[in-house]
Amino acid sequence: MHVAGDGIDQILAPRSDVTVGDWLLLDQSDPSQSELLARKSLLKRRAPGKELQVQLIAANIDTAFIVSSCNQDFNIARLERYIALVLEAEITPVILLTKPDLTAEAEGYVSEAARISPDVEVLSVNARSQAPREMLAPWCKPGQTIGFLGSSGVGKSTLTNALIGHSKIATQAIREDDARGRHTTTSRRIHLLPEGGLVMDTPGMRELQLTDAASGISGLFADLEELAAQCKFRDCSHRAEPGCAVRAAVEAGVVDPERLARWRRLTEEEAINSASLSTRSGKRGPKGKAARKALRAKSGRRYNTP
Ligand SMILES: Nc1nc2c(ncn2[C@@H]2O[C@H](COP(=O)(O)OP(=O)(O)O)[C@@H](O)[C@H]2O)c(=O)[nH]1
Ligand SMILES: [Mg+2]
Ligand SMILES: [Zn+2]
Repeated sequence: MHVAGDGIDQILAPRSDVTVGDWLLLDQSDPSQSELLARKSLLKRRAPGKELQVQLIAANIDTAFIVSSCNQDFNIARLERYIALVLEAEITPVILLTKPDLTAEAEGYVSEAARISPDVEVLSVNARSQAPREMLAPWCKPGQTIGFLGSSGVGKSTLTNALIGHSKIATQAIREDDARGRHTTTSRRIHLLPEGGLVMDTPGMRELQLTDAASGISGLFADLEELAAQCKFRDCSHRAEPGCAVRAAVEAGVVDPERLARWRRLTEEEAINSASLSTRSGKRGPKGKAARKALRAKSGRRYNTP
């Protein structure tokens, strides 16, 4: 792993407990003993494949831009998955839709994304233009770290290049047939912005399995959780039980049945992953509290983006 700092620029042996964005108190005499400093935030997921392991994605991000494009990549369930991951870490999520220049339907994508949560801001920008720098400036202040998350090919490296002001990172044309990108960004790096902030490009994650993300999910689906608290049975699955407040809301047209299905899928998957992961800490905070607080704190603050 690469460490950089004031007068420091060196390669250390990788450590499984350290990820991109981490701060170390470097021990020059024995670098392997460098102290890992407390993190402001940590993004992690269940490692892809059969192994039951947690994979660290990035540390100390303040704002995570969940990047998707105005094309076949756009998927509400996947965006929700990323938002839950980000909220779990008490990071502010912002949805960023790229490639509005390649479609006449950009507005439709933006309004669909805006329906995910009234508390999650949605932006749309042509990553290849001059616009990202000015548009993202409110989040790129000194001391602030932003990160780009999303599938391959959506423009994360292009956005990073736009912010750092030159083409430091290779980007690659996506395959036209399915809008999928190739994995050009293989390592995760952090870059210092001219304005003083930090930006992290991340490789596309083909499979994002949530683990220990119950409060992130609760934060995003707080309205459904509140309804569920009114169900007759505490363990109501909201399928066929009598006295189900959630189903009643669906029947009254207040809750979108597809959103209910996505919430259920995410909750069930998260519970399975969290229960089976050997690294599970065993303790969980009050459900949803932290994530809800993160959303509330955020919604009071309005960013003046163009
Ligand atoms: N027209 C257009 N092309 C874009 C936009 N964003 C990304 N691209 C192109 O999409 C391809 C994939 O971008 P890249 O940054 O490598 O995606 P990454 O895998 O998310 O890092 C490249 O050819 C980019 O030039 C956009 O907003 N508009
Ligand atoms: Mg990339
Ligand atoms: Zn119910």
